Amino acid sequence: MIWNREAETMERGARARLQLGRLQETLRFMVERVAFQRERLGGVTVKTLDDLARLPFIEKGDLREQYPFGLFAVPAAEVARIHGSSGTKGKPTIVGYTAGDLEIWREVMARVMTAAGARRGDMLHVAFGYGLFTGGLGFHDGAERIGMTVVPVSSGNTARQHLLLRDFRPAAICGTPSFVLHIAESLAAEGGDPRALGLRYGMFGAEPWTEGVRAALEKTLGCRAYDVYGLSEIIGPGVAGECEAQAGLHVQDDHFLPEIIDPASGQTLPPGREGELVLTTLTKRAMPLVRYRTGDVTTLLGEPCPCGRTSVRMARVKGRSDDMLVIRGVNLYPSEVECTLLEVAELVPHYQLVVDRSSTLATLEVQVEPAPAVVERCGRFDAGHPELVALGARVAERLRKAIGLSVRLTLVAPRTLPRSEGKAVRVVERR
Ligand code: DLL
Repeated sequence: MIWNREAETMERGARARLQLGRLQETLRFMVERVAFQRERLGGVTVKTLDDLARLPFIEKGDLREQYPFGLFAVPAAEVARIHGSSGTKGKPTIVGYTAGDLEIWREVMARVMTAAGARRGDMLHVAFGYGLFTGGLGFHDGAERIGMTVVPVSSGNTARQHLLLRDFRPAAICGTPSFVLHIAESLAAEGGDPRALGLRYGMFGAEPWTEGVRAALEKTLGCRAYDVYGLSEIIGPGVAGECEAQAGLHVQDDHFLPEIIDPASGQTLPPGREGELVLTTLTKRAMPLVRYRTGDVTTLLGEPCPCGRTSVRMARVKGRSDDMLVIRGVNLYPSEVECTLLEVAELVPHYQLVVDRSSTLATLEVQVEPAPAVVERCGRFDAGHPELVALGARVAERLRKAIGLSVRLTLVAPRTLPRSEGKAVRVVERR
C-alpha cells in the first residue's frame, strides 16, 4: 500500500519541476527572513536543479553558532514545537517547526510507516525516547496520522517494555535496533519467547545498523525489520525509509532534496557513488536549510523500485564520516566490523570497539559476547575454555581478512557489555 500515491509515484520530470519550484521558493523565503542566510545567499539565483551544486554548504557548527534561534525564519509566535539533538558535546542543536512543518512531518512519517506495513488500527509500541529527541514524537505523530493505536512507552525500563508487549500484543514496534534487540534478548534470558509476542513488523533507526542486525531482529522477534532514516536538523525520522522490497530507503524527495558529495573536496558525486549525504529542505518554514552536510555516509540509487514509488533511494547509512576510525592507516567504520561479527552464529549482536592510541601505533580491541548456547556447552563462561579460545581465534582471523587489520579479539561474559536505551555507543577511545 502507498500512503500518498500522487506524491510518491509522481513521474520523475514532474517531480524535478516541483523540486525546482520549491527550492527557489525556499531560497527566497530564507534570504528574506534570516540575516545569516542573507549574508551567504543574498543575490544567488537558481535556474536549474544543477545550480544547487554552486551554493555553499551549511554545517552542524553553523547551527551551534546560531544557537538557539538564529536560523529560525518565522516569528517566535509561529513556532509550534522545538526539538533538538541529544547534545553530547555541550549545548544541543535546536530546531523548530511551524504548525505546517509538523503537518509535513506527519505526512512523511505516514508514508514511511505505510511503506513498512503500518495500517490503520494496528497497535504500535513506541520504544524510542520522547523529549527533545525526535524519535518518540515523530513516530507517535505519524502513527496517529495513519490511525494506529499508539502506545507511547518511550525508551528504558526493560521490565515494563516486556510487560506491555506481552499484555497488549502490538502489531508493531519501533526503537533503536540495539535497544529493541536488548528488549528481546533480556526477555529470552528470563525464559520468555520474543517470537510469541506476535509482532508483525518493526521500524528501526537513529543509529547505523547492518543486514546482520536485521537478520538477528527478524529471527529473534519473528517479524520483519525496516530501516527508517532521518535527523532532527532536517525534520527527524521520516526523511527516508524502506518499503517491502527492503532494497534501499525511499527519500521523501518532494520535501528533502538529497545530494552525495565527496567529503574531502565537496564535489557532487553521481548516483551509485558513495559519499556524504547533503540534504536541502524544500517545504520547511520554521528552519529551512539548504545544502546541510549530514556527515552520514551513503549512496544514492537511481534505478526504479519494484514497489512503484518513483523517489530516489539511498543505501543504508554506513556511519557518520566522523565515526570513521583510522587505525594503522586502515580506514574503518564500526558497521564494517559489525557485518563480519554477525556472520558468526556463535556470537550475539553486542560488541564494542576499544581504540587505544596511547602508543604510536593505535590498536583496536573488539569485545564481543558469545551466544548463550556456546556458553552452555562450556558449562560456564571461562575465557580460557578451549572452545572459546578457538572461537576467538576464528573470529579474529575472519576480521583480519574482511577489514585488513589485525585486531585483539576479546570474548566477554554474556550480558556484560553496556546496553543502551537509545543510540548504542560502539566505540570507546583510550588515549
Ligand atoms: O536519530 C532521528 C531518527 C529517529 C531517525 C528515529 C530514525 C529513527 P538525530 O538524533 O538528530 O535524529 O540523529 C541523526 O542519527 O545523522 C545519522 O547519523 C543517525 N541515523 C538516524 N537514522 C539512521 C539510520 C534521529 N536509519 C543521526 N541508519 C543521523 C543509520 C541513522 N544512521
